Amino acid sequence: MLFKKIIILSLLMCVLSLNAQNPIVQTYFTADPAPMVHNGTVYMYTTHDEDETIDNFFTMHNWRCYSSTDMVNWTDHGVVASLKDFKWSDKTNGAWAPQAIERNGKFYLYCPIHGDGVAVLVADSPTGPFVDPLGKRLIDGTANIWHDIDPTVFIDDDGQAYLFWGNPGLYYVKLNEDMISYDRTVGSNGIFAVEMTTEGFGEHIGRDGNMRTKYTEGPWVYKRNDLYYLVYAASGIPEYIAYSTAPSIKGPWTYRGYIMERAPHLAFTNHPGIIDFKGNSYFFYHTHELSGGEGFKRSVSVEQFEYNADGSIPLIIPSKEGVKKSVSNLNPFARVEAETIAWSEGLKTASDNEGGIFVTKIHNGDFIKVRSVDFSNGAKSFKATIASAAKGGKIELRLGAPDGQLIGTCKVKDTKGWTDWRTIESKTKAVGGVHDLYLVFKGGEGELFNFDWWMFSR
Ligand code: FUB
Repeated sequence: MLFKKIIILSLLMCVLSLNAQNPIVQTYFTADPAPMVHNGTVYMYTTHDEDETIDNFFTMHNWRCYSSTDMVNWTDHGVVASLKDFKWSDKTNGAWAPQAIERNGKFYLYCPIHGDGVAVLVADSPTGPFVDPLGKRLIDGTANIWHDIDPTVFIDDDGQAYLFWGNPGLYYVKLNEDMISYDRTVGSNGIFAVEMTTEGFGEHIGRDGNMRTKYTEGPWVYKRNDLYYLVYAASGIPEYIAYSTAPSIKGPWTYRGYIMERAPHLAFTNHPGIIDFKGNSYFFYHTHELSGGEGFKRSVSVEQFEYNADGSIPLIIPSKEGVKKSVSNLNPFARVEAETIAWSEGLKTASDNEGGIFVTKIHNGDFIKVRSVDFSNGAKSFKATIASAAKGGKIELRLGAPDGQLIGTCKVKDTKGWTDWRTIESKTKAVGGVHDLYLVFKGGEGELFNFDWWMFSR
């Protein structure tokens, strides 16, 4: 009886891990997701919790970017900005929650530097390179610079852009059209403080026993069907996610309730990001699941949801399954970056001298899962670009599971250098239809090879 129970439990664990989509990045610890939709692609900017935490606190030096066209496979664009981009700041830690937006073909990344305020970077492409156009912080003259975190940016239908931010207060400025300055003739030298009423932001009894509002940090501002939404981390530590709505960006805000409550795998912080993409709505947040409960090592997750008919947001359950259905299939007959991943185990990504991203730290048994791969019309061979200064190994191509049907094996040899790339090719079984593809790495001891891209041929 016990034996039977153990088998059922192991099968269940196996099915759960096969279906796990959250957290959506497994190669690094990522937090504070800021998704941006641009030209049919979702670009997700994240903070980056280092693998080694210093002084048992947030250890965050740079910002990363990932993109997806199907909401299940995410391509890693590596570190797109870092504290080093701000020459005027001497902070070596504190690359906190950013947000990006496009205007007139330029991409603006609003970056809070913990203790040095809110700054901005600009680029010609969503993945950079980003440069500092100001040589100083963007927002100045605030009451307490340590409170100037978590910027969220929004352009209204009339073209007026707003930047909100703050913990524990909530502030905003009216950005000028250049997106790197603001109207200083309004508010208090340009800055407006949002009135924090319990009608607007709910009631919360703090640890000191005093009544305050639920608003804590991490604002995310947007507009939908003429209603303005302000979603935020709420109720102190540990954080819930709540939201308020208003008929105008200036308020008055009305508290509308929680979007995400507590769950055992949620970190003591949480941080929202919301987008509509290809007809669906998605809620981004972070958990401490991947690190096994370490609140300074968080990971971004995503859930699909539907607004209620009256525009209200339902309570969203933080699941392991995440996004169930891809919005489109992946074409394996065009170059696919190896760092396009639905789920991976044991791997890291790195960038070469030209900034190209590749998959590294590949050991025996590690794997990449790529979801919804459309083999229609049949595949006959597989190409991969790899490099190795060790003995190499092999890539097994399997369908549906890490030990699923083997459709091909690609042998990887020593190329005499970890970035001395070579493209290799091997035959595959004729396969058709749409499958989850597993690239399973096999070999001896130690690191096997690096992996840049792959594709199938018919
Ligand atoms: O990631 C550092 C800080 O923790 C963010 O700025 C907050 O929103 C919280 O997630």
